[in-house]
Amino acid sequence: MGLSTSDDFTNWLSRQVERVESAIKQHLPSAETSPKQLHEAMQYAVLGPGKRVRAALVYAAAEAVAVANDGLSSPQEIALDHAATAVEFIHAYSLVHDDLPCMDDDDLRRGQPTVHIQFDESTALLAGDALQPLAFEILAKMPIAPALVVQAVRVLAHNAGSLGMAGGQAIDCASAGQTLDFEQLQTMHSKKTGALLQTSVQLGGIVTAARSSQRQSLLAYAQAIGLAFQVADDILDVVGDRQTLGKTPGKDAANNKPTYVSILGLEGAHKQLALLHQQAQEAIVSLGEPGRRLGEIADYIVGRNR
Ligand code: GRG
Repeated sequence: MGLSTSDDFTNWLSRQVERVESAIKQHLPSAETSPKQLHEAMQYAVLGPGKRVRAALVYAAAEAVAVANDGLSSPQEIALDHAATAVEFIHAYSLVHDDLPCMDDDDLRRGQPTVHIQFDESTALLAGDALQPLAFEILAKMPIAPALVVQAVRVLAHNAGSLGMAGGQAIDCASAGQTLDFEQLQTMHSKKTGALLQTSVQLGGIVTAARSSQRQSLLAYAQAIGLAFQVADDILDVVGDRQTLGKTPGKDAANNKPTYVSILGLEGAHKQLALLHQQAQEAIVSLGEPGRRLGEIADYIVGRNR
């Protein structure tokens, strides 16, 4: 969608993708562990070619705080791998369940057959079910101060639950064929898509014991990019193609779902995206140079084509 990112950022992002995928492999039971089909499905769900935006946000938020606070200790580096893995597990579970016939009923995700197509519905349901507690187990094992571990668990639990992502999904399921106004759409997406992106940024701040002023900047940034991510998604659902997206475009219109494009029009959605992008960049000015990667992730989210 126009905004290009530098080679330096592309290389940085590739390193974060490699880093979290290596951590993910360490934390997932092998496909040889019984029950084999369940573990195979969990591997398939999580290790498909995702963009790893949530993991990158964990690392970038930590960098924004830690560079200013004398760098990261090795226990903090390990804890960040746990946090990045946990958010990718919750994200993967949400995609597996969202693709089920009782929800969005989709057959393509990350350019591959969805988990219930590749395996079967009960395996897909269970793979999602099993990824959720594993995410919390990994967070609970972060080698940092217990009070920070508790904060991290609480933030992820709250934002993945009925007042966050699952609640947003419930509003989304109920919205097919309904008219939502702009405020209702924002509320739905700040929960469904925004809550987990926000959590990713918050976890980076929690692991690095960010000061209150730093946490406020991170939160304002996260709220803006959480919504920007969804506006970009709604635009891509209209202008994107199946091969580049790796999922089925046009689903929102087909399911008669209200979106930023259906409410604001394509041009209005682009303007909304630019506004959120600006809000995200303004929110991190106070973090200075260490917040650079967060700024670049905002550019990436706004400019993405998949
Ligand atoms: C089932 C409780 C439950 C929640 C599902 C996140 C979600 C809620 C559904 C996904 C539907 C969807 C396509 C939402 C739009 C934004 C979004 C989360 C897109 C997918 O995230 P990406 O683009 O995916 O980061 P990758 O594959 O790159 O990880």
